[in-house]
Amino acid sequence: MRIAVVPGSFDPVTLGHLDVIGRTAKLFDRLHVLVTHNPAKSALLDVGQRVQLLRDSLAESGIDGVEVDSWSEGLLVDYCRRVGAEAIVKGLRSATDAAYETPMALVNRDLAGVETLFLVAQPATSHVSSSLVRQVAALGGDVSPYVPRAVVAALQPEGPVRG
Ligand code: COD
Repeated sequence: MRIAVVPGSFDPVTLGHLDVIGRTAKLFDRLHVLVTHNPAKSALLDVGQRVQLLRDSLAESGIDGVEVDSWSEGLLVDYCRRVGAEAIVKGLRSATDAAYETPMALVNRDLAGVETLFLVAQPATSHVSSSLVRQVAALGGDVSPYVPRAVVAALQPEGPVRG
């Protein structure tokens, strides 16, 4: 059985993330989407909220059979070992993403023999990032072109996140 992990901060999940998750789900027998804390970024949503929004967004998008999990106990490859995953799958939006991701891919292979596969982002969503969404939402802008409906609702002023 081929098992993959799509990791991310998902703060919040965007349509770009969902595109990568949906395409990966078609390639593997089992897929774990993993919410982790990136210490380089200050978070808007807590991990539990991010997990719930991912589950709601996957249901909304009709992407089935994906396990959503969170991890704060160590290396990403420790989680991969725990679930028997042989591949990490990430989206590539730009040369900047490639420069950032390449050393991590090599270290993850050194540490545990886990390969990293990159899916090239769709042009329609390749400019979308969680940080852009957080910024637009904080300034009262419309984030609906960038995120699933569940996230739009959560980020509204009266929603559970910003209320
Ligand atoms: N289209 C396609 N892909 C996208 C889009 C989009 N619009 N937006 C984001 N992505 C991709 C990103 O390129 C990334 O691959 C993934 O989705 C997740 O993005 P984010 O922003 O949610 O998450 P990040 O960038 O904060 O990454 C968090 C990780 C946990 C994935 C990262 O920090 C990581 O791999 N950490 C490894 C920790 C570890 O074990 N380190 C030691 C060895 S390297």
